[in-house]
Amino acid sequence: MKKVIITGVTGQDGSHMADYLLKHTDHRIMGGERRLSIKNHQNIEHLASEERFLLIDLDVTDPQSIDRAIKEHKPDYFINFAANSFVGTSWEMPVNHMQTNCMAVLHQLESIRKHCPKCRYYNAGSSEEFGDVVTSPQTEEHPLRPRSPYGASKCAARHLVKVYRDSYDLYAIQGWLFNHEGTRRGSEFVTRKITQNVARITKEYAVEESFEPLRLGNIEAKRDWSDAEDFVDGIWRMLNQQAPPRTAFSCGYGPAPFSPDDYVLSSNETHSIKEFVEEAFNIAGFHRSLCRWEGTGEDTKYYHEDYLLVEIDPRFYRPAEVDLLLGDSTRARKELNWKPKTNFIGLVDKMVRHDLNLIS
Ligand code: G4F
Repeated sequence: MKKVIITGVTGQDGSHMADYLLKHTDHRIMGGERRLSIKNHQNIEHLASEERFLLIDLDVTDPQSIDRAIKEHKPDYFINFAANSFVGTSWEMPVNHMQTNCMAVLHQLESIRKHCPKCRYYNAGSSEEFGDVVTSPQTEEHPLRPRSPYGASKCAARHLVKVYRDSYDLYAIQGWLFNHEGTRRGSEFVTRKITQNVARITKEYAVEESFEPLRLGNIEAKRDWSDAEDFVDGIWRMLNQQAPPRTAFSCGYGPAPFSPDDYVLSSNETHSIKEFVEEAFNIAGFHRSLCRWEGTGEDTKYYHEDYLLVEIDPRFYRPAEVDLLLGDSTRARKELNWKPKTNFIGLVDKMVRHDLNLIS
Protein backbone atom coordinates (compact mmCIF):
# COMPACT_ATOMS: atom_id res chain seq x y z
CA MET A 1 0.00 0.00 0.00
CA LYS A 2 1.48 3.38 -1.00
CA LYS A 3 1.85 6.00 1.70
CA VAL A 4 0.93 9.68 1.39
CA ILE A 5 1.83 12.27 4.01
CA ILE A 6 -0.35 15.39 3.94
CA THR A 7 0.73 18.29 6.16
CA GLY A 8 -1.92 20.80 7.20
CA VAL A 9 -4.53 18.03 7.02
CA THR A 10 -6.95 19.86 9.34
CA GLY A 11 -7.15 22.82 6.95
CA GLN A 12 -9.32 23.35 3.87
CA ASP A 13 -6.98 21.90 1.23
CA GLY A 14 -5.49 19.16 3.42
CA SER A 15 -8.87 17.78 4.46
CA HIS A 16 -10.21 17.87 0.88
CA MET A 17 -7.07 16.09 -0.32
CA ALA A 18 -7.53 13.36 2.32
CA ASP A 19 -11.16 12.89 1.19
CA TYR A 20 -10.13 12.81 -2.47
CA LEU A 21 -7.36 10.22 -1.97
CA LEU A 22 -9.53 7.98 0.21
CA LYS A 23 -12.13 8.02 -2.55
CA HIS A 24 -9.91 7.72 -5.63
CA THR A 25 -6.92 5.61 -4.47
CA ASP A 26 -6.20 2.73 -2.12
CA HIS A 27 -3.24 4.54 -0.55
CA ARG A 28 -2.67 4.95 3.16
CA ILE A 29 -3.09 8.60 4.15
CA MET A 30 -1.06 10.05 6.98
CA GLY A 31 -2.26 13.44 8.10
CA GLY A 32 0.44 15.49 9.75
CA GLU A 33 -0.76 17.64 12.61
CA ARG A 34 0.82 19.99 15.09
CA ARG A 35 0.23 19.35 18.79
CA LEU A 36 -2.42 21.80 20.03
CA SER A 37 -4.08 21.80 23.44
CA ILE A 38 -7.43 22.52 21.75
CA LYS A 39 -7.98 20.30 18.71
CA ASN A 40 -9.17 21.84 15.45
CA HIS A 41 -10.55 18.67 13.88
CA GLN A 42 -13.86 19.89 12.47
CA ASN A 43 -12.73 19.32 8.84
CA ILE A 44 -11.56 15.74 9.50
CA GLU A 45 -14.04 14.53 12.14
CA HIS A 46 -15.74 12.35 9.51
CA LEU A 47 -12.46 10.46 8.96
CA ALA A 48 -12.14 9.27 12.57
CA SER A 49 -13.18 5.68 11.82
CA GLU A 50 -11.46 5.48 8.44
CA GLU A 51 -8.92 2.60 8.51
CA ARG A 52 -6.66 4.04 5.84
CA PHE A 53 -6.41 7.41 7.58
CA LEU A 54 -3.95 8.02 10.40
CA LEU A 55 -2.93 11.19 12.22
CA ILE A 56 0.80 11.61 12.88
CA ASP A 57 2.72 14.26 14.83
CA LEU A 58 4.36 16.61 12.38
CA ASP A 59 5.12 20.24 13.07
CA VAL A 60 6.60 21.78 9.91
CA THR A 61 8.37 24.50 11.90
CA ASP A 62 10.40 21.84 13.72
CA PRO A 63 13.12 20.28 11.49
CA GLN A 64 13.50 17.25 13.80
CA SER A 65 9.79 16.52 13.61
CA ILE A 66 9.91 16.64 9.79
CA ASP A 67 12.99 14.46 9.61
CA ARG A 68 11.58 11.88 12.03
CA ALA A 69 8.29 11.55 10.12
CA ILE A 70 9.99 11.20 6.72
CA LYS A 71 12.66 8.77 7.99
CA GLU A 72 10.13 6.58 9.80
CA HIS A 73 7.34 6.44 7.20
CA LYS A 74 9.33 6.83 3.95
CA PRO A 75 6.26 8.12 2.11
CA ASP A 76 5.65 7.68 -1.63
CA TYR A 77 4.08 11.14 -1.75
CA PHE A 78 4.55 14.15 0.52
CA ILE A 79 1.98 16.95 0.06
CA ASN A 80 2.80 20.12 1.95
CA PHE A 81 -0.27 22.26 2.67
CA ALA A 82 0.85 23.43 6.12
CA ALA A 83 1.44 27.14 5.71
CA ASN A 84 0.65 30.51 7.06
CA SER A 85 -1.86 31.25 4.32
CA PHE A 86 -3.42 34.56 5.34
CA VAL A 87 -1.76 37.29 3.26
CA GLY A 88 -3.14 40.08 5.48
CA THR A 89 -1.18 39.06 8.59
CA SER A 90 2.08 38.51 6.76
CA TRP A 91 3.12 42.16 7.30
CA GLU A 92 2.64 41.68 11.05
CA MET A 93 4.42 38.29 11.22
CA PRO A 94 6.92 38.27 8.32
CA VAL A 95 9.48 36.04 10.07
CA ASN A 96 6.83 33.50 10.96
CA HIS A 97 5.64 33.45 7.31
CA MET A 98 9.20 32.92 6.07
CA GLN A 99 9.81 30.11 8.56
CA THR A 100 6.53 28.28 7.95
CA ASN A 101 6.22 28.80 4.21
CA CYS A 102 9.87 28.61 3.15
CA MET A 103 12.33 27.23 5.73
CA ALA A 104 9.94 24.35 6.43
CA VAL A 105 10.04 23.49 2.71
CA LEU A 106 13.83 23.42 2.78
CA HIS A 107 13.82 21.02 5.74
CA GLN A 108 11.28 18.76 4.00
CA LEU A 109 13.35 18.67 0.79
CA GLU A 110 16.53 17.88 2.74
CA SER A 111 14.87 15.00 4.60
CA ILE A 112 13.35 13.59 1.41
CA ARG A 113 16.70 13.78 -0.36
CA LYS A 114 18.35 11.88 2.51
CA HIS A 115 15.71 9.29 3.41
CA CYS A 116 13.44 8.67 0.42
CA PRO A 117 14.59 10.37 -2.81
CA LYS A 118 11.90 8.59 -4.86
CA CYS A 119 9.13 10.33 -2.89
CA ARG A 120 6.99 12.67 -5.02
CA TYR A 121 6.81 16.08 -3.33
CA TYR A 122 4.25 18.88 -3.75
CA ASN A 123 4.45 22.31 -2.13
CA ALA A 124 1.50 24.70 -2.19
CA GLY A 125 2.40 27.65 -4.40
CA SER A 126 0.26 30.71 -4.96
CA SER A 127 -0.88 33.24 -7.54
CA GLU A 128 0.29 35.79 -4.93
CA GLU A 129 3.76 35.03 -6.32
CA PHE A 130 2.75 36.95 -9.49
CA GLY A 131 1.74 39.89 -7.29
CA ASP A 132 2.14 43.17 -9.14
CA VAL A 133 1.12 41.63 -12.44
CA VAL A 134 2.53 42.87 -15.75
CA THR A 135 0.43 40.77 -18.15
CA SER A 136 -3.04 39.26 -17.95
CA PRO A 137 -3.99 36.49 -17.85
CA GLN A 138 -1.10 35.03 -15.85
CA THR A 139 0.46 31.82 -17.14
CA GLU A 140 3.39 29.74 -15.88
CA GLU A 141 5.66 32.21 -17.74
CA HIS A 142 4.60 35.27 -15.72
CA PRO A 143 7.50 36.74 -13.67
CA LEU A 144 7.47 36.47 -9.87
CA ARG A 145 6.65 39.96 -8.48
CA PRO A 146 5.30 39.41 -4.93
CA ARG A 147 3.58 42.27 -3.06
CA SER A 148 3.56 40.82 0.48
CA PRO A 149 5.88 38.94 2.83
CA TYR A 150 3.52 35.98 2.20
CA GLY A 151 4.06 36.19 -1.58
CA ALA A 152 7.83 36.56 -1.09
CA SER A 153 7.93 33.46 1.15
CA LYS A 154 6.16 31.39 -1.53
CA CYS A 155 8.56 32.67 -4.25
CA ALA A 156 11.58 31.73 -2.11
CA ALA A 157 10.10 28.25 -1.55
CA ARG A 158 9.53 27.90 -5.31
CA HIS A 159 13.21 28.56 -6.02
CA LEU A 160 14.21 25.94 -3.44
CA VAL A 161 11.84 23.35 -4.93
CA LYS A 162 13.32 23.92 -8.39
CA VAL A 163 16.92 23.84 -7.14
CA TYR A 164 16.28 20.51 -5.39
CA ARG A 165 14.48 19.12 -8.46
CA ASP A 166 17.39 20.07 -10.73
CA SER A 167 20.25 19.25 -8.34
CA TYR A 168 19.07 15.93 -6.96
CA ASP A 169 16.65 14.74 -9.63
CA LEU A 170 13.79 14.82 -7.11
CA TYR A 171 10.15 14.75 -8.23
CA ALA A 172 9.50 18.07 -6.46
CA ILE A 173 6.90 20.54 -7.74
CA GLN A 174 5.00 23.65 -6.66
CA GLY A 175 1.79 24.60 -8.48
CA TRP A 176 0.59 28.19 -8.84
CA LEU A 177 -2.88 27.98 -7.30
CA PHE A 178 -5.21 30.91 -7.77
CA ASN A 179 -7.76 31.60 -4.99
CA HIS A 180 -9.73 28.51 -4.02
CA GLU A 181 -12.58 28.54 -1.59
CA GLY A 182 -15.44 26.47 -0.21
CA THR A 183 -17.43 25.51 2.85
CA ARG A 184 -14.25 24.68 4.81
CA ARG A 185 -12.66 28.09 4.17
CA GLY A 186 -11.51 30.01 7.25
CA SER A 187 -13.63 32.99 8.34
CA GLU A 188 -10.79 35.50 7.90
CA PHE A 189 -10.70 35.08 4.09
CA VAL A 190 -12.94 37.49 2.22
CA THR A 191 -15.26 34.94 0.55
CA ARG A 192 -16.16 33.12 3.78
CA LYS A 193 -16.37 36.38 5.70
CA ILE A 194 -18.93 37.56 3.13
CA THR A 195 -21.01 34.35 3.08
CA GLN A 196 -21.08 34.03 6.89
CA ASN A 197 -22.14 37.67 7.27
CA VAL A 198 -24.74 37.34 4.50
CA ALA A 199 -26.23 34.41 6.45
CA ARG A 200 -26.19 36.41 9.72
CA ILE A 201 -27.79 39.48 8.11
CA THR A 202 -30.41 37.35 6.34
CA LYS A 203 -31.47 35.82 9.65
CA GLU A 204 -31.54 39.15 11.50
CA TYR A 205 -33.42 40.86 8.67
CA ALA A 206 -36.05 38.07 8.66
CA VAL A 207 -36.99 38.81 12.27
CA GLU A 208 -36.76 42.56 11.64
CA GLU A 209 -33.95 42.99 14.11
CA SER A 210 -31.55 45.83 13.44
CA PHE A 211 -28.24 44.49 12.21
CA GLU A 212 -24.61 45.46 11.92
CA PRO A 213 -23.50 45.79 8.30
CA LEU A 214 -20.72 43.66 6.83
CA ARG A 215 -17.44 45.63 6.97
CA LEU A 216 -14.85 45.08 4.24
CA GLY A 217 -11.56 46.54 2.98
CA ASN A 218 -10.65 46.95 -0.70
CA ILE A 219 -13.73 45.75 -2.59
CA GLU A 220 -12.35 46.79 -6.00
CA ALA A 221 -9.65 44.06 -5.94
CA LYS A 222 -10.25 41.27 -8.45
CA ARG A 223 -9.59 37.59 -7.89
CA ASP A 224 -9.79 34.37 -9.91
CA TRP A 225 -11.84 32.14 -7.60
CA SER A 226 -12.40 28.37 -7.83
CA ASP A 227 -13.65 25.53 -5.68
CA ALA A 228 -10.91 23.99 -3.48
CA GLU A 229 -12.35 20.51 -4.22
CA ASP A 230 -11.53 20.95 -7.92
CA PHE A 231 -7.98 21.98 -7.08
CA VAL A 232 -7.03 18.87 -5.08
CA ASP A 233 -7.80 16.86 -8.21
CA GLY A 234 -5.45 19.14 -10.20
CA ILE A 235 -2.71 18.76 -7.59
CA TRP A 236 -2.97 14.95 -7.67
CA ARG A 237 -2.65 15.06 -11.47
CA MET A 238 0.44 17.29 -11.11
CA LEU A 239 1.91 14.69 -8.76
CA ASN A 240 1.33 11.90 -11.26
CA GLN A 241 2.78 13.28 -14.46
CA GLN A 242 4.11 10.59 -16.80
CA ALA A 243 7.37 10.69 -18.68
CA PRO A 244 6.56 11.18 -22.38
CA PRO A 245 6.81 7.94 -24.40
CA ARG A 246 10.07 7.36 -26.28
CA THR A 247 9.81 8.40 -29.90
CA ALA A 248 10.60 6.20 -32.87
CA PHE A 249 13.71 8.33 -33.39
CA SER A 250 15.29 7.82 -29.95
CA CYS A 251 18.40 5.74 -30.57
CA GLY A 252 20.92 4.30 -28.21
CA TYR A 253 21.29 6.98 -25.57
CA GLY A 254 18.10 6.18 -23.63
CA PRO A 255 15.41 8.67 -22.71
CA ALA A 256 16.34 12.02 -21.20
CA PRO A 257 15.72 12.05 -17.42
CA PHE A 258 12.10 13.04 -16.76
CA SER A 259 11.58 16.32 -14.95
CA PRO A 260 8.03 17.17 -13.87
CA ASP A 261 6.50 20.60 -14.49
CA ASP A 262 4.80 23.19 -12.27
CA TYR A 263 1.31 24.21 -13.43
CA VAL A 264 -1.18 27.05 -12.94
CA LEU A 265 -4.62 26.03 -11.62
CA SER A 266 -7.31 28.69 -12.13
CA SER A 267 -10.87 29.26 -13.29
CA ASN A 268 -9.69 31.68 -16.03
CA GLU A 269 -12.29 34.26 -14.88
CA THR A 270 -11.84 37.27 -12.64
CA HIS A 271 -14.43 38.96 -10.40
CA SER A 272 -14.21 41.85 -7.96
CA ILE A 273 -15.01 41.53 -4.24
CA LYS A 274 -17.97 43.80 -5.05
CA GLU A 275 -19.33 41.23 -7.52
CA PHE A 276 -18.95 38.47 -4.91
CA VAL A 277 -20.92 40.60 -2.42
CA GLU A 278 -23.74 41.29 -4.93
CA GLU A 279 -24.00 37.63 -5.93
CA ALA A 280 -23.98 36.38 -2.32
CA PHE A 281 -26.75 38.76 -1.17
CA ASN A 282 -28.74 38.03 -4.31
CA ILE A 283 -28.62 34.26 -3.62
CA ALA A 284 -29.77 34.90 -0.02
CA GLY A 285 -32.84 36.78 -1.27
CA PHE A 286 -31.66 40.43 -1.32
CA HIS A 287 -32.49 40.69 -4.99
CA ARG A 288 -29.96 42.78 -6.87
CA SER A 289 -32.71 44.85 -8.52
CA LEU A 290 -33.58 46.21 -5.03
CA CYS A 291 -29.93 46.78 -4.02
CA ARG A 292 -27.59 49.64 -4.92
CA TRP A 293 -24.02 50.86 -4.37
CA GLU A 294 -23.59 54.46 -3.22
CA GLY A 295 -20.48 56.60 -2.73
CA THR A 296 -16.84 55.97 -3.64
CA GLY A 297 -13.62 54.89 -1.91
CA GLU A 298 -13.91 54.66 1.89
CA ASP A 299 -17.48 56.03 1.68
CA THR A 300 -18.78 53.20 -0.52
CA LYS A 301 -21.94 51.60 0.86
CA TYR A 302 -24.27 48.84 -0.34
CA TYR A 303 -27.99 49.15 0.44
CA HIS A 304 -31.05 46.95 0.13
CA GLU A 305 -33.86 49.51 0.02
CA ASP A 306 -33.05 51.56 3.17
CA TYR A 307 -31.05 48.86 4.94
CA LEU A 308 -27.28 49.26 5.00
CA LEU A 309 -25.75 45.87 4.11
CA VAL A 310 -22.06 46.70 3.54
CA GLU A 311 -19.66 49.50 4.39
CA ILE A 312 -15.92 50.03 4.14
CA ASP A 313 -13.60 49.72 7.12
CA PRO A 314 -10.09 50.93 6.21
CA ARG A 315 -8.61 48.67 8.90
CA PHE A 316 -8.99 45.85 6.36
CA TYR A 317 -6.86 47.66 3.75
CA ARG A 318 -3.42 46.14 3.20
CA PRO A 319 -0.08 48.03 3.07
CA ALA A 320 0.29 46.82 -0.56
CA GLU A 321 -2.46 45.24 -2.61
CA VAL A 322 -2.56 42.77 -5.48
CA ASP A 323 -5.22 44.54 -7.55
CA LEU A 324 -5.93 41.92 -10.17
CA LEU A 325 -5.41 38.18 -10.52
CA LEU A 326 -6.59 36.31 -13.59
CA GLY A 327 -5.14 32.90 -14.34
CA ASP A 328 -4.66 30.99 -17.54
CA SER A 329 -4.65 27.25 -16.78
CA THR A 330 -4.61 26.16 -20.44
CA ARG A 331 -1.49 24.03 -19.94
CA ALA A 332 -2.95 22.09 -16.99
CA ARG A 333 -6.19 21.57 -18.93
CA LYS A 334 -4.31 20.27 -21.96
CA GLU A 335 -1.42 18.34 -20.45
CA LEU A 336 -3.02 17.05 -17.22
CA ASN A 337 -6.51 16.72 -18.67
CA TRP A 338 -7.77 18.76 -15.69
CA LYS A 339 -10.85 20.99 -15.66
CA PRO A 340 -12.70 22.71 -12.78
CA LYS A 341 -16.31 21.57 -12.34
CA THR A 342 -17.66 24.52 -10.32
CA ASN A 343 -17.88 28.04 -11.77
CA PHE A 344 -18.04 31.39 -9.94
CA ILE A 345 -21.83 31.46 -9.41
CA GLY A 346 -21.86 27.78 -8.41
CA LEU A 347 -19.17 28.47 -5.81
CA VAL A 348 -20.93 31.50 -4.27
CA ASP A 349 -24.21 29.57 -4.26
CA LYS A 350 -22.65 26.57 -2.50
CA MET A 351 -21.00 28.73 0.18
CA VAL A 352 -24.04 30.94 0.86
CA ARG A 353 -26.46 27.98 1.12
CA HIS A 354 -24.06 26.16 3.45
CA ASP A 355 -23.79 29.17 5.79
CA LEU A 356 -27.55 29.81 5.68
CA ASN A 357 -28.09 26.18 6.73
CA LEU A 358 -25.56 26.44 9.54
CA ILE A 359 -27.27 29.49 11.01
CA SER A 360 -30.91 28.37 10.70
O1 G4F B 1 -9.58 36.35 0.79
P1 G4F B 1 -8.29 37.04 0.86
O2 G4F B 1 -7.72 37.28 2.21
O3 G4F B 1 -7.30 36.18 -0.06
P2 G4F B 1 -5.92 36.54 -0.79
O4 G4F B 1 -5.17 37.63 -0.11
O5 G4F B 1 -6.23 36.76 -2.24
O6 G4F B 1 -5.09 35.19 -0.59
C1 G4F B 1 -5.66 33.91 -0.80
O7 G4F B 1 -5.42 33.48 -2.12
C2 G4F B 1 -4.03 33.29 -2.45
C3 G4F B 1 -3.97 32.81 -3.91
O8 G4F B 1 -4.07 33.93 -4.74
C4 G4F B 1 -3.41 32.27 -1.51
F1 G4F B 1 -2.10 32.11 -1.81
C5 G4F B 1 -3.55 32.77 -0.08
O9 G4F B 1 -3.03 31.80 0.82
C6 G4F B 1 -5.03 32.96 0.22
O10 G4F B 1 -5.66 31.71 0.13
O11 G4F B 1 -8.36 38.46 0.13
C7 G4F B 1 -8.83 38.59 -1.20
C8 G4F B 1 -8.98 40.05 -1.55
C9 G4F B 1 -7.75 40.93 -1.22
O12 G4F B 1 -7.57 41.80 -2.29
C10 G4F B 1 -8.17 41.72 0.01
O13 G4F B 1 -7.56 42.99 0.14
O14 G4F B 1 -10.06 40.59 -0.77
C11 G4F B 1 -9.66 41.87 -0.28
N1 G4F B 1 -10.48 42.18 0.90
C12 G4F B 1 -11.37 43.22 0.99
N2 G4F B 1 -11.93 43.23 2.20
C13 G4F B 1 -10.49 41.51 2.06
C14 G4F B 1 -11.40 42.18 2.89
N3 G4F B 1 -9.83 40.42 2.47
C15 G4F B 1 -10.07 39.94 3.71
N4 G4F B 1 -9.44 38.83 4.11
N5 G4F B 1 -10.95 40.58 4.58
C16 G4F B 1 -11.65 41.70 4.21
O15 G4F B 1 -12.42 42.27 4.97
